[in-house]
Amino acid sequence: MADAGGWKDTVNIRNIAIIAHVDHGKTTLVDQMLRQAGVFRSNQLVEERVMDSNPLERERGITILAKNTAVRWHGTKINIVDTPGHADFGGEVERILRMVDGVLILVDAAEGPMPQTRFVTRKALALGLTPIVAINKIDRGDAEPLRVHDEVLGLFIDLEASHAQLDAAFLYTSSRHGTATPELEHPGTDLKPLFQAILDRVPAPTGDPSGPFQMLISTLDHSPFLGRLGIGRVERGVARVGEQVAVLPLGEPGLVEEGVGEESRITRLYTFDGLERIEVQEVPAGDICVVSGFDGIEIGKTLTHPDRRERLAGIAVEEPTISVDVIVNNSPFAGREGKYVTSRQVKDRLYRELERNVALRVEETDSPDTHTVSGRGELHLGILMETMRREGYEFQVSRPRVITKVGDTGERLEPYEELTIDVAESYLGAVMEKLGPRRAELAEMRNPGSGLVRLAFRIPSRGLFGYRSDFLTDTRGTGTMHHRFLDYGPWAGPLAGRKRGVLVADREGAVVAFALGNLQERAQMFVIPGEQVYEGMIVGENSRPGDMDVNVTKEKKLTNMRTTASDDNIQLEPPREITLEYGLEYIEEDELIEVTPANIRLRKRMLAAVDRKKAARAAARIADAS
Ligand SMILES: Nc1nc2c(ncn2[C@@H]2O[C@H](COP(=O)(O)OP(=O)(O)OP(=O)(O)O)[C@@H](O)[C@H]2O)c(=O)[nH]1
Ligand SMILES: [Mg+2]
Repeated sequence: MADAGGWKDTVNIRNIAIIAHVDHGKTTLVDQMLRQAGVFRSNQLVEERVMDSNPLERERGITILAKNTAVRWHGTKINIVDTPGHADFGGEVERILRMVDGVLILVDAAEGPMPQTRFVTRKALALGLTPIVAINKIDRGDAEPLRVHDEVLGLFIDLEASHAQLDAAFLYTSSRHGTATPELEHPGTDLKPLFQAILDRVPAPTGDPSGPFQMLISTLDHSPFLGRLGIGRVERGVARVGEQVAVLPLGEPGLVEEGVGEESRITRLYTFDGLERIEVQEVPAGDICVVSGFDGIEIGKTLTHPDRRERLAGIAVEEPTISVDVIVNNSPFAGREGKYVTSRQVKDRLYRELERNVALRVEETDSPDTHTVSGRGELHLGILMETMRREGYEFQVSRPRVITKVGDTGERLEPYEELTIDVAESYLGAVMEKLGPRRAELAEMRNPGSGLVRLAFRIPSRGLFGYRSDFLTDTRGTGTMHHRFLDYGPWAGPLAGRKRGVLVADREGAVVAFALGNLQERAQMFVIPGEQVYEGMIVGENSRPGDMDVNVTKEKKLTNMRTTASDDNIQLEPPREITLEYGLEYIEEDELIEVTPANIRLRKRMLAAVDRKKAARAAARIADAS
């Protein structure tokens, strides 16, 4: 075997990341690339979107974690990183861009560039990466690939792309059909043009395999047997199993003093190959690998040869923008459905999450039963909670609140988001009417002429809480909305909360159909007959403002005379399904979400109706006095 000084047979490598707005077809394209590069046996049955391998990803049809794979094409190894498109995970995308030399930017041929397209494209261009643009889903009936091509060029100019970047290869693709073509007149038949563009356009990694070892950790993984794993590209030299390596603490790039940083041995090395990780003895500069043997590695840390401790520029980790309180379950049903219920268990689990989930923060509060958990958005926090509940945890969650900051002159600042909405013209009025009081400012309105209007707003994050369900109602489920964090701006003052009140169960018991039948005329119910409820649990939404205590366990009075048959045969409206994210957007300050492996329940913080009445009277007195 050659030593580091004489490394000769460097494989031909290309490293690319696939980036796009959510749902523009990244993972579907990776399926086709794997297939056409011969990763699967011809008769092998493979699930759709095979890279979306964790259960929550499969269930929701979205990518949550960036993942590596690799294919071979004409003797070149192409490392591919599939990334999540949802804005809450934008920081993850930003980090993995450090291990690639090129990006494949996918843009839906009907939707065009979206806020997340802009965000990831800006990051990629600023890092000097070589872009290849795929105008994707050209098979869609409403595709307008030429318009979208122009829009992407406009975006590049806007983002001050270099001349070389502006000269990017543009391909028209269908992830679903596995085709790519540089010219619309000549429909594609396979992905050859894409593979060829990657080989021709994306530069091979430039790291020198004969220099002293150096590698940046771009992302982390965890194995039950090996513990913490670091993933990144070897920047220089060769990574070898058994060799001593220094893990440098985070800091300024450049040489660090002798002795700074812990030393440890590389215990295992893996490279990517199709859906597998292949255990190897060494990895030369340019290739992407997984290393184990270091408990203290973190994203952004540099691993180096102990004799040449040269730190690489770190990776900025994004700040959280919203917080919730995670509280031990103290509902009357606590402990019935979960395995892990105690404050200690919940706390340990939350702290364990910090190891991998770098944009997350966990803080203690005055109460040992409550921890404040902060993240990048409702989906980011919702995914963690959903994962915990599947693992058997039980806990309660408060209404999210935004994380404010203090500005240069001492003023209060809050997070603002960019909100993009696509609606039919006929719903425009309803949308504008709701967004005004939420302090949304219209930034752009475009009417491409197909009856659909695209609106872009700047809105305080707080203004979005609870908006999605209004939006879906107001557009009869036909509109689409996306939002992503923009920046911090002036505190927007008080914002109106939920318009409608809730129905609150006034006693414990099993829900009875008869009771629901009577209530559903003035309410939308959240529960079904047979479900157990407790006093203070929220069982429905009032069609008017103001909360109402109701008895959902009320049986029909038995009389001697049979009433009409229709009474025995109540037609119930389907209940509103309460998901975790729905709950996060829905509840008010005096309410909580109770999360257990079996159920998501909404409740009042104060369970007893008498206590709530007293508190309301006291609040009214204070309001009168001021
Ligand atoms: N018509 C059409 N639909 C496609 C195409 N590619 C993907 N889709 C569909 O678009 C949806 C999203 O596809 P994904 O591959 O999961 O998109 P993604 O970009 O990986 O999404 P995230 O990872 O969540 O950001 C799925 O329903 C796909 O079937 C395409 O070329 N044409
Ligand atoms: Mg995906």
